[in-house]
Amino acid sequence: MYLTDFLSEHCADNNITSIINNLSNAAIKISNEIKNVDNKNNAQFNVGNTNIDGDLQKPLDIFADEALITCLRDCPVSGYASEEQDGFIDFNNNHEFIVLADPLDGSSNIDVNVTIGTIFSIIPRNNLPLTEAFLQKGIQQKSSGFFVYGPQTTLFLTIGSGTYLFALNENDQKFLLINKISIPEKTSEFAINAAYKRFWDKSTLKYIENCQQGENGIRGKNFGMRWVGSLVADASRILIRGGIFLYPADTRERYREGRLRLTYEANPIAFLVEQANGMATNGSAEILNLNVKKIHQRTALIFGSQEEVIEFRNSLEKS
Ligand code: AHM
Ligand code: MG
Repeated sequence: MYLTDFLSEHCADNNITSIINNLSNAAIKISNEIKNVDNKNNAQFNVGNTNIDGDLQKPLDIFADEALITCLRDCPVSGYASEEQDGFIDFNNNHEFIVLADPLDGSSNIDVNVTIGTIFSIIPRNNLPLTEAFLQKGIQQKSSGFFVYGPQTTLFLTIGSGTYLFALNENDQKFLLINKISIPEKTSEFAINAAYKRFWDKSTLKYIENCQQGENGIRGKNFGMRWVGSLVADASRILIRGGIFLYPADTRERYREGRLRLTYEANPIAFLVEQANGMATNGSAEILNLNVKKIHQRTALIFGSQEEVIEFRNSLEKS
């Protein structure tokens, strides 16, 4: 079944259908541009600007952001915010929805031909001025998803009842439904950037040490570790085969609130994960319930297999 047919069958809101269809067209454009080595967006040439978070913007970051803006102008969308924009774009209309996005997540991986992706979140404006509309909690999302530009181009999508995986059929350039996603409740695989161990809080340290002790330790089983450094790639793996992802807040000056962004990284991933039977927390509260004070707000993010996220939360309470 094609994505378009899936949406006409399962999505009651034509506005959301139109936004997702348009986003998927933009993603196909981005995916093709990434594969095309013979173009000016080639990864090794940096634009030289930094975005709001101080990351160096690459031509593909800008290309992806512009592709999203162009596609959203033709949608029932009144505003757009992204990692690559300081504020938000006002499309000057009264349409019902707003979109937040990380146009090219994991862009530090572009140069090394490792999986990257586009994350999006669709929220009703709820008659709010745009300045307030963008600060709604994640629980308000009506749909979220991310496209993965890896060996295959895929889409993880939720419209509020389950999470579904689609893959791009290169022959006709259309997304095909693969299956409904359910994250296994148990796992023995964790994902964390262990290089920052010296900055972690006591409970993260304890939790990871317990995993590392393997079958002779308190957990009584051996763990494996994976860390791609692209949230979309780590989330893709965890949605399909389970696992736990941890990017805790740490003692580095910039990351005292965590490294990842709440509105266009943590919230959309948390919605997908919860709809797939998993859990997402900042350690003490559900991601989807966190108050949003600014568009580029950072948060600690821990998500994945239910039992493991609960285990992590318990280790926090004990410490
Ligand atoms: P980006 O949006 O600028 O690409 O940054 C977010 C990325 C995530 O994809 C990934 O999980 C994380 O940053 C990796 O951080 P680190 O380099 O600290 O391991
Ligand atoms: Mg990102």
